[in-house]
Amino acid sequence: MPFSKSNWSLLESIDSPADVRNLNRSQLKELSRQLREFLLDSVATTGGHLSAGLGTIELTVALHHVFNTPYDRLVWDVGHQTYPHKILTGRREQMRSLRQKGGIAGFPKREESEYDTFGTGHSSTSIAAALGISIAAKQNHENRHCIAVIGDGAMTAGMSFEALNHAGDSDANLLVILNDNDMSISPNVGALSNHLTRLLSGDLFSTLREGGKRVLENIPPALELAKRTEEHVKGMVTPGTLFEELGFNYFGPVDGHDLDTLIPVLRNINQQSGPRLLHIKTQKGKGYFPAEDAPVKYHGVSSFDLSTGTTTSTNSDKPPTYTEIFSQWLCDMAEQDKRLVGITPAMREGSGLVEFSQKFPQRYFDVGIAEQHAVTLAAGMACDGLKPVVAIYSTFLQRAYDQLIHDVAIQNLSVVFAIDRAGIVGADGPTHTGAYDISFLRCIPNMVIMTPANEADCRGLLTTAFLHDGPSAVRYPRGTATGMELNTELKALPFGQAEQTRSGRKVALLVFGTLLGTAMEVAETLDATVINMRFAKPLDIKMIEKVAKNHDLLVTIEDNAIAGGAGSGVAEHLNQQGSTTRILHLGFPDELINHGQPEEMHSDWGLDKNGLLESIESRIKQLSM
Ligand SMILES: Cc1ncc(C[n+]2csc(CCOP(=O)(O)OP(=O)(O)O)c2C)c(N)n1
Repeated sequence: MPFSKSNWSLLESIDSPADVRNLNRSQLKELSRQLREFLLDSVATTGGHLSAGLGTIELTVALHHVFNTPYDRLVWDVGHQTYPHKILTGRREQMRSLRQKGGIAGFPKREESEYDTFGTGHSSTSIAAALGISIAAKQNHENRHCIAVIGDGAMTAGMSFEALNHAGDSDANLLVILNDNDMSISPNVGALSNHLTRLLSGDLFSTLREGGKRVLENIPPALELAKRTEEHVKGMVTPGTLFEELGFNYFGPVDGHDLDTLIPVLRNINQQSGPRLLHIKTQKGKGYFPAEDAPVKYHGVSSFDLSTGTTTSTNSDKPPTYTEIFSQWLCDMAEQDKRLVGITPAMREGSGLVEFSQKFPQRYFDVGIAEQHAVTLAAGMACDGLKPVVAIYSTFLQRAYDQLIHDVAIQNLSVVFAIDRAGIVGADGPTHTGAYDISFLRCIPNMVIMTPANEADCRGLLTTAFLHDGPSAVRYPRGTATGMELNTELKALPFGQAEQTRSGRKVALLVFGTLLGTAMEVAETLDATVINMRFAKPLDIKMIEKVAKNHDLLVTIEDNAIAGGAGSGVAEHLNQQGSTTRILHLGFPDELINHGQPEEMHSDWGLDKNGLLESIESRIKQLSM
């Protein structure tokens, strides 16, 4: 479909959902058309999440038309599909600033709008949150509707089932809308996904209709009327689904792009109370051919040319990303060691497992959005001779914290955690920042934490981790590596050892991770010693004690929270030894890291060359060194 901008006058007349409620059906259809075009035009300029929002245009219009938002509470799961919601809830003009520093966020944020009922970014929280909100409403004698909108991908997580299990056994006035498009980021996986597909398959659909007719043939007219009425309310005859068994009144499946169906069904359901689930069928990327054709590619995009669908930024002559370095290492190590298995909680593309999944399909496990399960599954595999590598973003590992401790570390099992997106992630903001992993891993006994400074380190330390007997984590950031020549061997780096990369006087910079390059530049100005620490745990104590003796000031540098981070480990050790060497900790302060461009964020947080230099020089001055 060639894209041509047309007029958006109807959309431009919508300042809030109250305006949407005043429109008739044909105006709502026109609004949907304009909203889709505006969304496309906007994301093509700013970049961001695209396919999911294109799939929820009609749903968003219908929800704001039928329900009395914000009094009625709308909770979006993940929140990456909320751009149409943002556009209709008074943020149309701000879409140009989406995900940029100072601009609006790419996810719902309570402080941004009263229509953003619950902040998200991580998946599968919507049912629990909406249930909580509906319980609060009841206690406060408020007669509001509470609606959770959740994708079939997000529905695969344990949290969703926990909430369904609770809600289904309550009288909560809760509507769950299951937005089923067969896709997570990549095609959805698992038994639930198969169940939904079967439910929607042509065969089952027609069997149900036929079965329904046959039942109706033999029943008395009154009952038939009752049946038909129920059928009408429910949209169609439904099988005794999983959700009915869980205590929900199930409606659907209905076409989530057809306002003529969606609006009456929502109105009908709206009249009822108790836990209800409406199953809608949508298409990810709907209405934009390139995205319909390649919804994975258009899940999240940088700015692109609307007429061709091609992204405007070219990657061709850039160094490889750390994700690519990991991806290559994984395939190389899998070639060499048949025990290696790779696990991802629904992040095949983002975590660099595409090639591995193609080359080693029997050893590849996409477990759905189920981080807790991914970690315990790995623990089980490690019990009986496999060597699992869990590829996971720093931020999503947070969800599997008990599993890390209880299932992996306490049993000292050999699981490798390949932690991507450590440190600043940029446009996704605080829900996705990888600022805490060193802190939350460091206090767990048996856990080894490695912080490669460049791609050679990354490859070497992944091998060290793989050969280590016990749990280990290698953390690396989003984005490109240094572009250095890489050895294709699988050679481990010495366990627990740091490396001195520069000798200087008075000041020693102890660097954990990829800020090493910047630290080396700073060291030139200061004539400082630089240590590539490589291990946040165990620390290279010998090296730390040596530099503490020979220098007046130690500076620890990491792209992690200062609280509990690797630098804290250095201070803890030296304090225990009675050392009086002064230490300055540089990293993230106790604040949320909001969205923006990674480079400007490093500078904002004082982790670029000037920032590091400024902090160190002011400490030197303070100490009159
Ligand atoms: C806990 C968690 N794990 C992983 C992700 C990454 N993630 C973002 S969207 C998404 C897929 C969601 O699929 P679905 O819920 O079906 O929504 P759709 O994009 O298909 O509309 C994933 C895996 C996340 N946001 N949160």
